[in-house]
Order: sequence, then C-alpha cells, then structure tokens
Amino acid sequence: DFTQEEKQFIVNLWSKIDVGQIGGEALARLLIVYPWTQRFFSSFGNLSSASAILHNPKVLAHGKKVLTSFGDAVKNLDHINETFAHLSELHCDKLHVDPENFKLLGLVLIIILALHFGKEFTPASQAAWQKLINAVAHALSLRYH
Ligand code: ZNH
Repeated sequence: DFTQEEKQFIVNLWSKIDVGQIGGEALARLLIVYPWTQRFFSSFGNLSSASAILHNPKVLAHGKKVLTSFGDAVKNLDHINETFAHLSELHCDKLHVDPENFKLLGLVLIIILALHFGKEFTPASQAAWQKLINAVAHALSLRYH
C-alpha cells in the first residue's frame, strides 16, 4: 500500500513525464543494456547498434505505448494488480515474455528518471517510484504463478 506522501511523489513526477520521450528512451535502453531482450522485437526492424535502436521508430512508439500503459498504475495506485491482470495474461499466455524482463525495464526506467529529473528525483521520490515500479512488475507477473 502507498502512503499519501508516496502517492504525492508519484503523481507529481508523473505529471512532468513526457511518455513519448521517457518511454521510448527506456525501452531503447533496455534493448541496448540487456541485448537478449531484443528477441521479443525481431519484427521491429533495425536493432543492429545502439544508435539504430535509439532511433528506431517502432521501438520508440512501443516504448511510448508501454509507459502510457504504466500510467494506469499511477491512476489506480490502490488497485494495481487488478489493473494489470489482463496485460499479465497477454504477456504470459500470448507474448511469452519472461517476467524477469519487467524488473529489468523497471531498473532502466529508474535510471532514465534520475538522469532526466536530476535533483528533483530526491531519495524520497526515488523510493516511492521504486515501490511503484516493483508493484507493476509484480502485478504483470501474477499470471505466471
Ligand atoms: Zn509489454 C505489448 C504494456 C513490459 C514485451 N506491452 C504490450 C502492450 C502493452 C504493454 C500495453 C500492447 C498490448 C496490446 O496491443 O493489446 N509491457 C507493458 C507494460 C510493461 C511491459 C506496462 C511494464 C511496465 N513488455 C514489457 C517488457 C517486454 C515486453 C519488459 C519485453 C522485454 N509487450 C512486449 C511485446 C509486446 C508487448 C513483445 C507485443 C509488441 C507487438 O506489437 O508485437
């Protein structure tokens, strides 16, 4: 459960996030830093170098889609598991994405947020976001259990 204070940190930072920019960068960095994650995106065209990935329009568009969907957690902080039940099924049953990848994307996202928001990303804000990211990764993993 999130405290009122944690909710404030989450909602406040979320209101400043450009989902296209941050989402695109997060997914691109995931594919660069953990290259085996590229196997899920073989239909996305040129992933042959870091620069190709960072400029790949399909990667950027999908990153935006993923972070936009992540935003449903921000709007449903008290019901995260229910909110992602359908997506958990999709990733498990149809896409066969190993749930370990949800944690990896979370790690990358935290780094991008820190780089982007600098001092505004205080220890308290980081802690609240870490908790949110863990909760979303957990919710997406439930179908696999
Ligand atoms: Zn995912 C898809 C969300 C993570 C992989 N996804 C997707 C979608 C969404 C999502 C919304 C769309 C669906 C439809 O269409 O219906 N994801 C998400 C989220 C997250 C994720 C929220 C976290 C946070 N994913 C992920 C990861 C991975 C993935 C990590 C790997 C690595 N997804 C995926 C794929 C897909 C998806 C592969 C499909 C794509 C296409 O289009 O084909």
